[in-house]
Amino acid sequence: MQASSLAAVCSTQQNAPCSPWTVEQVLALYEMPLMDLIWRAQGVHRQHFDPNAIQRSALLSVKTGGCSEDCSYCSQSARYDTDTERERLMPIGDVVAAAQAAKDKGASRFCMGAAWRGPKDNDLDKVLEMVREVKALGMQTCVTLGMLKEGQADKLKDAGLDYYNHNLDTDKEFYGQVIKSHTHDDRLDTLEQVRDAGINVCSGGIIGMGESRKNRAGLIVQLANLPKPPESVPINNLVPIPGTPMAESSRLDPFEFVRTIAAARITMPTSWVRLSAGRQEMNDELQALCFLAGANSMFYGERLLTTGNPDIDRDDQLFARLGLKAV
Ligand code: SAM
Ligand code: DTB
Ligand code: SF4
Repeated sequence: MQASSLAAVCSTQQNAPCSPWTVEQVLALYEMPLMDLIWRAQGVHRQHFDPNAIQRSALLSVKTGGCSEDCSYCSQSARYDTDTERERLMPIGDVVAAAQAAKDKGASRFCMGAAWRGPKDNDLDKVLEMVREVKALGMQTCVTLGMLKEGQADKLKDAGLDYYNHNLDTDKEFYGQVIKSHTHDDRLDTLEQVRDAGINVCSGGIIGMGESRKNRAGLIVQLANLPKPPESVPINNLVPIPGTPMAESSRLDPFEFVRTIAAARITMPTSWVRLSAGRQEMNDELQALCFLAGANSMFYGERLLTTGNPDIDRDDQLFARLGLKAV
């Protein structure tokens, strides 16, 4: 569909927010010629952000593997035979040292991930201490701990947590083919608790899991139509993990990934859109196209949780070549 007819569907001006979004409207974005779509996304981006500034978060798995859940993309589920070794919760000193090292290299936010269905109260107490100490270094803090129980989000807020990451992962329709051990509504419930506690919401999804374009559009719509859109929206490209049910998934057309970034940017104009997992498999030109389509955040450092990420030298060179600045 051409941009002009899309604008008619939205009955709004070009680049104006169109909320609540429908799946048909977002599918119409996906169907635009790529150059028109990127042009529109970049226009929205420039209304709200410095187009040359990229936020950089470092990621650390503070508790790895042995997870009770069955997310069929994940290396850390105890149900699949993957190469990921199970590890206990890291000592706090090691976490703080990693955060300091990430800060020294130029990361502004430190995200700590734990392979839990959700935190037990005694584990949460240890994570609260991590949040306090990382915050004391002068970094923004983020954790991703799974589903939260009543009261846990308030404790995280009191400890000084800035962001909680919990992804919808995919739309409600496709969700049952990816995860059976907890529901899409469970995820929405945790996001509501995070929002109510006054913590910034980080929520996005994964593409390339065998979902349809309509499912991808559905995910974007569900994120954009939350009572308040997430402040941060990670878009992950599936990293196929040997031993998981998704090990043999075929790679999605990279331009479909770019279209998903653009759709997120247009529908969530003031959110930080994060170019997340899968960046190691992308060449520099594809990453530049993602930034042009409105991505303005990324993971910085050699590791994600259990898989690799581009090394810092490569990212620093990319920033220099593109004239990007880190924020
Ligand atoms: N257990 C917590 C949870 O599920 O919310 C936190 C960690 S979990 C690994 C965080 C997110 O990483 C998932 O929701 C998923 O979107 C993403 N992720 C995990 N494995 C991935 C993979 N192989 N490829 C792409 N994204 C992945
Ligand atoms: C998110 O959306 N992506 C990050 C972060 N939130 C926690 C995790 C990506 C994990 C990729 C696979 C791995 O390294 O295990
Ligand atoms: Fe567990 Fe999170 Fe992996 Fe699901 S995505 S298996 S909840 S660590």
